[in-house]
Amino acid sequence: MADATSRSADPATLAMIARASDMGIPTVWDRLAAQKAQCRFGVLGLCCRNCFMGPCRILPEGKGAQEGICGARADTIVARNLLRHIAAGTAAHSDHGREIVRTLRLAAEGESEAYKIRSPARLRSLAAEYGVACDGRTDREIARDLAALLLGEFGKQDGTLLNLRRAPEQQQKNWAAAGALVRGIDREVVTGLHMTNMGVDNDAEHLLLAAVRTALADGWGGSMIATDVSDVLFGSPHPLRSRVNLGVLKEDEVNILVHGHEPSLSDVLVAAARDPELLAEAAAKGAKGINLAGICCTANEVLMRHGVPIAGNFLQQELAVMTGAVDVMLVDVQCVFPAVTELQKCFHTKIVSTSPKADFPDAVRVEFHEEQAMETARKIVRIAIENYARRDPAKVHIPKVEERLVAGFTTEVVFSILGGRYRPSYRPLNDAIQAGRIRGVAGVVGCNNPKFRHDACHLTLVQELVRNDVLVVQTGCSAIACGKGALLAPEASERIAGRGLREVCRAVGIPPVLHVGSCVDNSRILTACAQMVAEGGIGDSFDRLPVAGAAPEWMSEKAIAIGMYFVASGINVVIGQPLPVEGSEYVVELLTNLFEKHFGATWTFQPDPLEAAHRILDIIDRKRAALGLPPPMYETPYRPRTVTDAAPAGATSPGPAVASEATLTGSHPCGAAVGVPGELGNV
Ligand code: NFS
Ligand code: SF4
Repeated sequence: MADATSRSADPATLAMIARASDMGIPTVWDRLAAQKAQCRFGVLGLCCRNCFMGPCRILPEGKGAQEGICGARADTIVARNLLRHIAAGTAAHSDHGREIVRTLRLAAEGESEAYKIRSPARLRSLAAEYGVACDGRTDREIARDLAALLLGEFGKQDGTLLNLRRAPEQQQKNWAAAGALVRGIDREVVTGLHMTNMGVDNDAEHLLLAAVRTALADGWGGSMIATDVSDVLFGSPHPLRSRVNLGVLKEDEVNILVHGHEPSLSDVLVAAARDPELLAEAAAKGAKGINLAGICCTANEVLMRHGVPIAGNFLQQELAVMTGAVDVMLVDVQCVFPAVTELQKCFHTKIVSTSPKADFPDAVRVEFHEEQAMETARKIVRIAIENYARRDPAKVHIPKVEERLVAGFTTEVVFSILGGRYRPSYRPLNDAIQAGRIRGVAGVVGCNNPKFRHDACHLTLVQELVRNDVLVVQTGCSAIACGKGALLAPEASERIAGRGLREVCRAVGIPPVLHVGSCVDNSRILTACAQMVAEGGIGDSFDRLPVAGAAPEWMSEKAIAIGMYFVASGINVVIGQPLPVEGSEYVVELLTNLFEKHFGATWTFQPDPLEAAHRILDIIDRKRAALGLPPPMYETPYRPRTVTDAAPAGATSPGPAVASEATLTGSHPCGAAVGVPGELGNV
């Protein structure tokens, strides 16, 4: 096995990797190694399987076929593939959003005891925004109309997405000029799939603008609706303390892990795990309690609203089962390894699959329907209690590693924290940015990817930003990584923040890194930017704000959709491994120079997290200068590079720094083994 420390920066993960190796159980890192060279056509986006005259692949260096059987060339194939990825990512977030709105409708109709309107204030502010009548009406009446209106946004046939109005005027103008105004959410996904069907759209630029429209349907549509309605139904988050990492699992309690993305069932499970009757049943089996914890974004949802601790991020899902202490791992949709069910053969853990959309062979099936939410939750808790009795203490191995964190920040909460209860406002944030005490704001988000040293890119990038007085907002597995690295701890600013940011954090009592939720909650970053623009003084459109986004360890199609809606909204995005577009110089050119022209922002591919941090600082400083703002108030002391900065696992070269410098030859920038063109061509 390769040196395990090159696999993760997290001590709990390293301990469990060593244990897996001792037990002879393969993990995601072993399966990556078993793949050997990964297909270079795929890496470059040059493989087309859109019809069955193919599959076809284009050789990038003029050494053979330059077109598919139908005559499609690299530009078309690369652009089509990107649009398909974005359609899939948008479909995932938006389908999640739709389910939450359907749950709101259920709550409005009073057909489920489990769901109530927990944030009537948010309900009414949303209703007012959309023109739903509130005066003299009950919450349920308002919720019914709001749910109907929002469900209409998914299947909308005429007009454009209502939430686009939340963006500054300049962004709306940019979208209109580029033909990127979103129509119905579902329509953009379907149209994207239609356009990429064999023999439909062949124009790379036209395909990319459709990709933009589809991504915007995610950010300003499906994801934003998911966030807003989750706040109405499950309660608007407020800052709270919790804990993170595998050490939150308990040896003497029933451990239930929620894993996936949708909060509907996990939210009810929080109540079920506190039910005195079920607690008594657990006690009868010798357990001291029922411990609920989470993995991935379902975890972020219940952390934000209930302070439920997080056991780990994406790459820790199988390691959690290998602690031998998880009695039930409940899975719904997205980011769940098929590999987890295999582990049931080695450990007593029961994987319980719940979503009508996601079945797992070998899992215990308890299909979840919102109408019977509490019954389902109680049933699952009982499965865990029964299974606790089957736990083999000899196999229990919980790394004693956990960190404290603060989470629960939202667009609205940041208002009141900064401005005080009586004058909620973004003014203090904008003032601090104008004065240079805060240099700018960066959203650092996204996944883990075993091609990179687990968590290391997130930690290095975020620490460098914070050290340079950049306030960081986070979601998803990136937030979990930084939680584990103690960057979300209440006192983190004293340890890691630059002087200016530290002064602000001290004054208002926040960490320098703010956890704003799950990946659909990236929409909170859009609405926060809209508030910053509305407050004035730091740019009247997104592309002028001193802000940027990053996803250093991304792996999911959802992450591509997120990056694209940020860029198309005028926010520059720096990602780790490149998008699978480098097979077409023209597409790379479009994603950089054309997008800069249309939207005022662009993509940068930079696998080295320290370099990525400096790209972001350059972006922020450029924006500050263009606004006539002074340079940062305090100089950040020089810090030499350390070995911990070398994040890409086994990388020998940092690879191309910017998309426009992308090269079509040589080793893959993230350091993963990449095959040579043609290697798999003779299969
Ligand atoms: Ni986002 Fe959240 Fe994590 Fe990546 Fe998966 S859990 S939706 S996709 S891996 S951050
Ligand atoms: Fe090949 Fe064209 Fe079919 Fe794609 S659409 S598989 S390039 S023939």
